[in-house]
Amino acid sequence: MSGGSGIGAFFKVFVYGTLKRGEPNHHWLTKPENGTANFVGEGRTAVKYPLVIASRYNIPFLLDVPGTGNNIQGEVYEIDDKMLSNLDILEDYPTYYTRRKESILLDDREEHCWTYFLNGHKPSMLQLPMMTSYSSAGDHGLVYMESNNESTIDDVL
Ligand code: PCA
Repeated sequence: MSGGSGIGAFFKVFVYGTLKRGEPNHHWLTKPENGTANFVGEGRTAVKYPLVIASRYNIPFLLDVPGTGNNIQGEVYEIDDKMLSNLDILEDYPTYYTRRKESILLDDREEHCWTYFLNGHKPSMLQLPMMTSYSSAGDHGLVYMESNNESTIDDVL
């Protein structure tokens, strides 16, 4: 089934951070109780964006500043409406994150995928190193820390 409306609808989502394979929140996408997610392929954003690591928990943030930064590498998944609702909970949408459809370039085609962006940011975040591809275990040494605290990202807004 495909399409964007009605019961049983499927959606494409582009993940660039902790939801990728091998990253600390990937289990959200594989947990059956959260809904379904099928890996489609690797892709990159057609538009450049800043991808930085910030907050005291070393969270990766995609900032809504088109044209600044890099074409971001990530993964495309086809998910059901239940999984989309659960990702919205994880990303605290719409309070802390917004999501919108972005053009993602895969090997042989373009897909329009839901992508989460931070809602607003301190100007100083644009001074941070801008990545192309996120990994919690990267050379930056800023390992992601889990937190259920509601004020997790207050220090970046
Ligand atoms: N996980 C989401 C958005 C930010 C994050 O940590 C992702 O991987 O796309």
